[in-house]
Amino acid sequence: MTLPGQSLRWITGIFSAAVVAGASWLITASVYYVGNGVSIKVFTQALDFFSTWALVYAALLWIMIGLGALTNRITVILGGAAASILSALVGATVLGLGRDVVPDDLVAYAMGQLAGVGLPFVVTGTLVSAAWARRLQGDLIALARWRRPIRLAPTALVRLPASTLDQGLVSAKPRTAVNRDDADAQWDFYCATLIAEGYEVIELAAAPELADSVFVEDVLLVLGRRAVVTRPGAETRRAEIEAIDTFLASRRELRPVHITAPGTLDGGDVLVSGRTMYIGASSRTNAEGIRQLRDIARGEGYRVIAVPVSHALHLKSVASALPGGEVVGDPTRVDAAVFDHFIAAPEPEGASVLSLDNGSVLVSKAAPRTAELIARLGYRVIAIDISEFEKLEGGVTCLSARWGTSAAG
Ligand code: CIR
Repeated sequence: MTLPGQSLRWITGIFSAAVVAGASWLITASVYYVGNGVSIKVFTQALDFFSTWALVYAALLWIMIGLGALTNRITVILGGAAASILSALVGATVLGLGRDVVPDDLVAYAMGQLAGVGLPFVVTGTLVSAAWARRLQGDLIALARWRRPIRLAPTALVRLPASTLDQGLVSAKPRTAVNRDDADAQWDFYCATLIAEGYEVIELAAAPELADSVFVEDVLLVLGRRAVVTRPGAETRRAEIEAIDTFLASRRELRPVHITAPGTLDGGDVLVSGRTMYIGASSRTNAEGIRQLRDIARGEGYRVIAVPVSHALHLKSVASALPGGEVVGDPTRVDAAVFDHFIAAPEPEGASVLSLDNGSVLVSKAAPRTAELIARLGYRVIAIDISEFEKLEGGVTCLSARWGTSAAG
């Protein structure tokens, strides 16, 4: 029996939360032990003192994991900090009640405890959550599915632009001339940015006869260790698959699976936000392609939602995910109500952003107001010029297929 992703998250989350909170509890008590003359008595007193805090911390972490809130580095740090502060306040309030602190003074008492003896607990809780919560949770989910835990470094597969790039397909906008030199320079900068952000970038050789082959994302989608080789909706793009198959044959860590006829699917139609996968029903991705990917994705623990796309090439031309799970998009070209947390992008090019493993967000230089909006949400934004690829309806996501993570999750 395969449990749906959500139930599995709640069940494994009990253990992850217990380990993170338990370790934070022990480390905090050890800090007091070392800081107070290495006295066992102090250690046991500290264990006793922080036990309520640790219990509340475990419960809050469990809820956050269960709700799917701790999915990347940023949310795991912020979530850990928020949960440890809240548990310190609750723990100190319980303690205050036990010590007959009058109700009017309870808030001040709890704040005092938090800023004083509670500080090591909060710092430890945040650090342990940041270091372990996501990795542990990812490993437990993999083990619960009888799979090896994922230990793949962040990797991006790219393909050198074809010499025929300017003949790439254009469907939903007027064609304008592509400057090959600018395209090459922009592509180099894109790859350099991924490397600087911690990705291993693997280059496939250029294919002069395949004008759109630089848009690797459309032919390969990796979920955990599952490498989904798509069957692009445009017939002229199907020959791009061959190089992907050859590449995958050399990568034992990835398990290939193919979308087969009559199904068609472009990776540009697949938007993953946390454990939810939105699949665009577009001119490139048909119902059979969605059905096949839905089966694969469910097996990997994703909830799948199909989204009609009629005013753009791909779903990700009009909506894309931020690291915290929000979806930024163009409400004039996609139904915002489909998404749990939708943020309207002020520019059309801002609807297509790329969230990196480290929590940074790549945004097209053509969307400065969207970049500002995302930065105001607290994300580190990297603006990147991809104007030559945008002329061919490509965005920041489509120039690479990505997998792996610096922490499993
Ligand atoms: C095409 O029409 O297939 C290419 N000219 C553009 C593909 C862009 N892909 C993407 O955004 N995922």
